[in-house]
Amino acid sequence: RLEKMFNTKRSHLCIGLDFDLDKMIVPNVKDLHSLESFIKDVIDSTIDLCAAYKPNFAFYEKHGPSGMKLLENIVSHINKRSIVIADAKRGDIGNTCINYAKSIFGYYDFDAITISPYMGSDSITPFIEDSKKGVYLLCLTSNKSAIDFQYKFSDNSYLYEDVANLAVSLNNNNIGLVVGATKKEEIRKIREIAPSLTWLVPGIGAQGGDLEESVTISNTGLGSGIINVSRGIIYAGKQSLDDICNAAIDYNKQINQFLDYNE
Ligand code: NUP
Repeated sequence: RLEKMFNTKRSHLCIGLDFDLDKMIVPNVKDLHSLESFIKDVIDSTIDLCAAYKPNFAFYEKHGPSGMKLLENIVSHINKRSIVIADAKRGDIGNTCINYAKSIFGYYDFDAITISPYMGSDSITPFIEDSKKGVYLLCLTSNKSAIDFQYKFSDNSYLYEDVANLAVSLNNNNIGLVVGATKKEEIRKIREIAPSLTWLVPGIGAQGGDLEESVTISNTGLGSGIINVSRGIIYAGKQSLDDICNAAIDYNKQINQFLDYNE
């Protein structure tokens, strides 16, 4: 489905739906109710411009049950017109993850989820049993402190390389990796270890990641990459629908200039 989205929409863009009520500058968005109609309008105006949307759970969970209802309504509003990735970074013992999977894939009907692989393979398998649902394992994250654990070196490899190897060994055409756009030096190595996995690449825009390297390396050979931009799109200009749409069009163009199907 992701590949189909890439091809039909000619887009490898993922729009991060990380709306923060406190940062909204459009005058008519003041509460969750008005935020919901605004987000739905954003989705309807950008649906042909992006292969995926990625709401991060933090921005919804902080409002309690009404925030989670908003999240649910967003997923159903997208209604399979784009891939929807739950940026929820789950990971726990198998029995617990079975229930996380039931929640995120079953109840909310997300297409994919981000997973923290820290607890190992039995914490991942409950999420990959349904081959129609996807997971992105945090491999090398975009933040500075990624260095605290992900660069630990043992048995001749870095921890982020071990994650990439584990993903390859478990893959049933539904495992991808989260690889930060800010980690320019390392991303080639990850592509060598996992030549055909799809990547979710955050860190473009507000975090200053390298777009050209991210797009070209993630889309090398059989691999593919989906480039996430959250604040760089949803807070563009004066936050009018036009400003948001134009930012999405612009990112899409910037991404496509490094891809084969560039006009
Ligand atoms: O390594 C990661 N970096 C990252 O920024 C893994 C992530 N899941 N994210 C998320 O991507 C982050 O939590 C936020 O939801 C989005 C990036 O947002 P922005 O910097 O484009 O606004």
